[in-house]
Amino acid sequence: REYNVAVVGATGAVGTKMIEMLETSSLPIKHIKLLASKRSAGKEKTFKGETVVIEELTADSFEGVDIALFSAGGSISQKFAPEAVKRGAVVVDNTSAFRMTEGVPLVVPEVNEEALKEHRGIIANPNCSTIQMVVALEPIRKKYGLDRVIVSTYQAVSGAGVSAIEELKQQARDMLDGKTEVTAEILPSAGDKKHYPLAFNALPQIDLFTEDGYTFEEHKMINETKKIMSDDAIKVSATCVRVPVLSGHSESVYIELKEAGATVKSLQEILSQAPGIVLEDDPAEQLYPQALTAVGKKETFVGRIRQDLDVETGFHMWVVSDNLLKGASWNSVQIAESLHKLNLVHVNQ
Ligand code: A2P
Ligand code: 11C
Repeated sequence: REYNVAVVGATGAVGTKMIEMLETSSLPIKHIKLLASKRSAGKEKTFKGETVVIEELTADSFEGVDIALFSAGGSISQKFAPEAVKRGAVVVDNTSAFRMTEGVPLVVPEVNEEALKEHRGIIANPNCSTIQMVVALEPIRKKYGLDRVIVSTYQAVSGAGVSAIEELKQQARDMLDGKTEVTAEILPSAGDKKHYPLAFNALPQIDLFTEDGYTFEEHKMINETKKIMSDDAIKVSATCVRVPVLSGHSESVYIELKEAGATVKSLQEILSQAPGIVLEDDPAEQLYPQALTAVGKKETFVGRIRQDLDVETGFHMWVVSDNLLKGASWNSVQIAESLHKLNLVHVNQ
């Protein structure tokens, strides 16, 4: 069977990478449809050497579509994902619109591919910072159990979309040119009242604040981790920080295991054999994961594994992945490949 595939948000930071990931995917593709806003209709992109004209997204865009990958913002998904399902398409949604909805599988294939069997048309792709963390933690959890996670992130600007990338580049150019005033209109969060420069800075705010003092991004890491691992008892806390990196999210992850007996060596061994992970951990050779070396790769990179000096079951590690690939487009395409492999490209409502 070959599929008609649609990409919604085909001109965006993630959508552009979705097209690239589909080009090299093992998914049998009959036809690709590229959808975006009216502003982009008529522009052209190439897919496997062929020119494809971008079309304006409407509900009827999904007639005849088997698989639709969405990455055009939560409100677009809210409105159009059900329309796509109504027309028989299976939706892989990269926004936060349906992630915590009961009955919607939230999937990272290395961790919970089986959850796809429960889908009723929509499958949610987790937040980028959650995905790379659970890829690194699942193999350890399987062996030793996971009691608690405390994570601090160092997130790249591309997670905030094309216009945020342009804003950071302009700020950097202006500051290096010696300008005293730089423009900040988008970051840290387009929807908030105040905006600050990210160039040569670090901003401890990703998305809006909630009433408890955490941001939505931090709540996403907390809630999504529990849902993906099907364990509400795991204690998770997060501090999410935007840094002036173009692509590649880095995370300092502290874990406490349920069982004693783990060592740095045993964790290194587990991770070196785990799916989707590359171990880069050799302090003597100054080998550790970096955003710049992870960009363009599909894997999650793990290093700096250390035992806590006070807590016997406590370990620290540094986890890096390309937020636009494993964090978004590649995980979505991987889900589509899993759906094909498991014969699940159909809608049972
Ligand atoms: P467009 O380029 O036509 O505005 P990013 O997250 O990088 O900012 O990208 C957002 C993506 O979502 C873009 O592809 C953008 O298309 C798309 N998008 C935004 N608003 C709409 C809309 N109303 N209908 C369809 N696509 C939209
Ligand atoms: C960021 N993690 O890096 C965000 C972007 O819920 O899909 C992804 C937001 C989401 O800014």
